[in-house]
Amino acid sequence: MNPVETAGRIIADAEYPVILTGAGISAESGVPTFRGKDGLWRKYRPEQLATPDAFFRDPALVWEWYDWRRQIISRAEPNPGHIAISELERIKENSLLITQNVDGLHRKAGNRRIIELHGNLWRLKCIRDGRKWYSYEVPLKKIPPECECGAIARPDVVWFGETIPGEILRKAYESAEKCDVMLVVGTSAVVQPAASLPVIAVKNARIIEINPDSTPVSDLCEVSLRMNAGKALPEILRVVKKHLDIRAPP
Ligand code: BV8
Repeated sequence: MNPVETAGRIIADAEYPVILTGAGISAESGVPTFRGKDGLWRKYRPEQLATPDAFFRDPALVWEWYDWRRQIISRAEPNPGHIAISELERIKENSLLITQNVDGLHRKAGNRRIIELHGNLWRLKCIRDGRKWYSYEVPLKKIPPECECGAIARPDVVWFGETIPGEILRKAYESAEKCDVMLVVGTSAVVQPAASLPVIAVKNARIIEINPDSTPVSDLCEVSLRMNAGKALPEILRVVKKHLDIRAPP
């Protein structure tokens, strides 16, 4: 049986499938990945900018990077990979999506059961009073943007060296322990603690990976699809529907 057919049948028969995504799921929407060739901005690497030290040293520089990303993402549309994952949420009612991405494209594609492990770059947080609000202003009129209290705001994302909010991380660990299938899509699996989720899941779950390249978790996978997510996921979804005898709406 071909690996897409195998993956589709495993997902169709799953009771608690979890989907873990990384920057690769948004690559075909034109959003630069972190470690790909386009992962550079000016002369910086993300790990140099996505840190509290970088922000408090030069908030305007870090905000220029986020404003640049927000402008790219504001023009990006969910691709067939995002769409297939949102359809899967409707077909598999116990499924859950855990994403490392901060671009909001899964929600834009229709997913609602989402754990945003690393936050969301459309949400701002006041560095003084912690107030949070969504701003879709692109480009930002004022850099750095300010809270009503007059203090500057930061992107409400988890930077390197910051801990993921406890309740979010607990839910992610719990889902990884409970799932019987984990579909790992478009992540280089180097960032912790997200990269530990497939290692936790493999104790009870069957792991499927969709990534043109191999990763540190590839050895855990029962099925590895060396494909782009935008091609693999719609094909897998077709197998799931066929296997569950779900007909297209009349
Ligand atoms: C923490 C938000 C406690 C900001 C991000 C243990 C060991 C080693 C290091 C650590 C460790 N514990 C903690 C660390 C340090 C650090 C870390 O993991 N560093 C790495 C670099 C080694 N982790 C942390 O700091 C975390 N905090 O653990 O707190 C603590 C604190 C201090 C000290 C110790 C412990 C917080 C990490 C969160 C960082 N924030 N994002 C923002 O986005 O602006 S992470 C950032 O990387 C993004 O969220 C991104 O999603 C994520 C992971 O990258 P990927 O998504 O995998 O993207 P990448 O470009 O790497 O790969 C893309 C993949 O897609 C590739 O494989 C490619 O082949 C594939 N692909 C490409 N095209 C396609 C495709 N796949 C399918 N289809 C395609 N078309």
